[in-house]
Amino acid sequence: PQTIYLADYTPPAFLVGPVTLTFRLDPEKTRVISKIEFRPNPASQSDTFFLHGENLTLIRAAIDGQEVTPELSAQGLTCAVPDRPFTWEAEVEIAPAANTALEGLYMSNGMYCTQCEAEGFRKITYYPDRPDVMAPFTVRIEGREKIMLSNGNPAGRGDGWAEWHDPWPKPAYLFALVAGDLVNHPDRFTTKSGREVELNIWVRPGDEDKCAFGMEALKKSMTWDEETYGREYDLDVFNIVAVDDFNMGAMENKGLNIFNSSCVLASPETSTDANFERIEAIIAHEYFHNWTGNRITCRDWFQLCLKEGLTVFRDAQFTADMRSAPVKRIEDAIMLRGRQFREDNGPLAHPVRPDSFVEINNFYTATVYEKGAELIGMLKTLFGHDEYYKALDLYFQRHDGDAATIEDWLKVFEDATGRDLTQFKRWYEQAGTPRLSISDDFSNGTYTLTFKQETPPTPGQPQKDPRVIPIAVGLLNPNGDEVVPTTVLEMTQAEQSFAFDGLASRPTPSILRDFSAPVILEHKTDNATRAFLLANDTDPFNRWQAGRDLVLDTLLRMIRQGDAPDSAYLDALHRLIRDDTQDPAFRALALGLPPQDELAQLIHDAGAVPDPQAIWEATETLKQARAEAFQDTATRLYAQYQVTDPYRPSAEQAAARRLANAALGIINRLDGGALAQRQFDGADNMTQQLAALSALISAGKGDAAVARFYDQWKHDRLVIDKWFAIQIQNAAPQDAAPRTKDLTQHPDFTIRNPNRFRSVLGALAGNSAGFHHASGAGYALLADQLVALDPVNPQTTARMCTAFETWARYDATRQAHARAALERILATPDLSRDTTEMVTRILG
Ligand code: B3K
Ligand code: ZN
Repeated sequence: PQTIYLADYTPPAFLVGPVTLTFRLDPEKTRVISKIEFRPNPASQSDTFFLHGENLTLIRAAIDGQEVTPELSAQGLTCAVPDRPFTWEAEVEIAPAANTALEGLYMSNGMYCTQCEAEGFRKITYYPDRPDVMAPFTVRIEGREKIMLSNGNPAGRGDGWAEWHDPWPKPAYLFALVAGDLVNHPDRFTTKSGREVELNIWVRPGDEDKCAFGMEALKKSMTWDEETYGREYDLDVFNIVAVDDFNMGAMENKGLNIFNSSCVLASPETSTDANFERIEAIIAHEYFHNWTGNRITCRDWFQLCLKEGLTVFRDAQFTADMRSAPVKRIEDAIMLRGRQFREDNGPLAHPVRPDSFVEINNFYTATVYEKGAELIGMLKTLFGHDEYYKALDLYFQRHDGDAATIEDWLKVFEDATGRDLTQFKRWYEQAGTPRLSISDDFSNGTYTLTFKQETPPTPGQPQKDPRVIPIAVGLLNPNGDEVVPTTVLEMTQAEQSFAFDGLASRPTPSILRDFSAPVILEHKTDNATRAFLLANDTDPFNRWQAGRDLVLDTLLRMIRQGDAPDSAYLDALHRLIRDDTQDPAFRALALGLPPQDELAQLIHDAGAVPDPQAIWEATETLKQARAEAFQDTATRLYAQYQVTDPYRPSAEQAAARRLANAALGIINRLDGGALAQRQFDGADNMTQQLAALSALISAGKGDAAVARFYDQWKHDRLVIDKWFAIQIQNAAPQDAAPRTKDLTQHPDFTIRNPNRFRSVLGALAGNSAGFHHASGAGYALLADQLVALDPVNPQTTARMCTAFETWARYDATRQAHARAALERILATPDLSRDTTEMVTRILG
């Protein structure tokens, strides 16, 4: 397969004027007729007329009405064209029903839908399928479907046809078409300048009652973007469609967002509090793309973080404003460490702006998205609120209608603030997570903090340069009072000291407040200091971090030295959870344990070989010790935090349920599942029902509840996804692969539906000790399934390969099993380019 390089970018040879598309829908033979105005691009040296096109049957092509015979290849066509503007016409045939890859035009439960990002439009018709080619589209759909939608505003409809016009020039990856027997949940929104917008969420009949929450989230997002960024919506309609078969969460097509049904449909009976929060965030994310992504798009796919990092940052701001800012920040840090730090540490590490790829779909990663968002957060921290929004205003003003680059983005900040961002740009260009070590000194009233930064080598990048790191610091005196409030230190050198004068006594530092940079802090401090910070820090993030440092220290000593659970940790945590002045969500978070995969990484970083089984056992032992120590408190918390009001998916209620369910998890280890059974029997919402089911399975008392749950929900595929996953997530290490294997034999298992595949095989990959079991059964089973999935759906196959990205951390036996599994995948005849690239990189 061919590697594409950022350095090879050249402007398009031809620019595109209005595009007119006609679709004659048919599951086996859909006709796509295109009429496109082309003109030579004065900025290009080339006069080669090339249009992308894959899996298309060309029926006819014409230039200015004259039939032509282009030269066809597997990637597209070339054709001799006049040296002046001309009209291109083509007629192709495609087969949506046979499209199982879910890219291009395909069918999901009898409904037509599209997914074009990144390069799916070329499976619909011949086109310069690159984001820097933008054009207004007019689309006519002919078919028998009740509802036929495309981008932009409706432009007429009649018996068997509908027309749409999108006035905003857009790249082809934002094209969308949906047709099917859909029903809508309608609403309206008036923008701040008075535009009346019709809003719809379109679903299959029967799902109408699951749209209200998503609609509220959409309206909140629209208001928030007006108030926070001054961004208004720019069409007369905004449509959202739910589809069951989708490779990712959702897609921001202009005026016609398409959602994985799991990311928009919600009801208290079928969705957990976490589902509600995620749905709200994804609706916001896709809506915010209308400005950061659609109005300003990316010049090429190397610039993906330009739209994704910024839009993730914006959706995180939104969630922080709608819910609890500290809780959101802590959850994001957990996610970043669990997924992005892991990526940065392994064979798939790549810069936030990569400089080469084989298959761009493999670069929709935690690094591009989540680390990309962290870089925006650092810019905001470095420059402050006012300068940040000044730069953003300039960005929207200067680049509206553009296909822009990271250089453009940074220039806007330089021009708005007068600062030089040459060094900051390294964050975009160099992969790897910086490690920050700290030493300190106190003399004559002056406290000095000295930081050293170092970024380990990553594939293709042996040498790293120092980054700009904003380090938010506060200082506490021995009484626990804050003597220096949060101050942002701007570190630019490999080693750098910062002094604080006029202190009466040696302070306790609180470093990297609010997780001010995506770095690993190597702070050798003692547990007494951690307990002090857990009790006294004014920064909620660092209070949580202090608790996390305590539990990591305990667990690592249990694993490495066979120590007993540390009583100082148990006491500090107990004090916190007993304290009813503390936010219940914060207490629930403090009760969370670090992911076992993260423990494995820490052990590996310290130069040892992690044993997933030993990590699992230590975690179990610690849970048991906590149960014995906290039993009475847990019983009280469980009763006290029962929600008696009718279910609402609010942050407040969710926090109470979260703490009560954490208490249930504690009690469950001592009462043999009795309380969990009561909760399961009485539950009237999915948050309660699923927490109880999980507890019952962990207690070894799950069989009846698992069967009942299935019976109750067998008609609801999103709930059945949960049913599959929870049995695997809660399986003991030796049972995880066999359980997964059984479930792949279940009549409801199918590799055709990505949600179902992920709920089964993704759950296995997430069960660290189960997936990495020494027998190799987890690796072999996943390999079997990936080999089966690849010809059906390469994108989801490639994505799931990341389960193997940590294989080189483990012992020789496990490594041999993993290598055999990976080599078996790679040896599969006709393996997709997507999966070939992933497995090759993972093998290193
Ligand atoms: N932009 C899409 C992701 C497309 C993924 C293509 N493989 C959704 C989002 O980030 O909002
Ligand atoms: Zn996005």
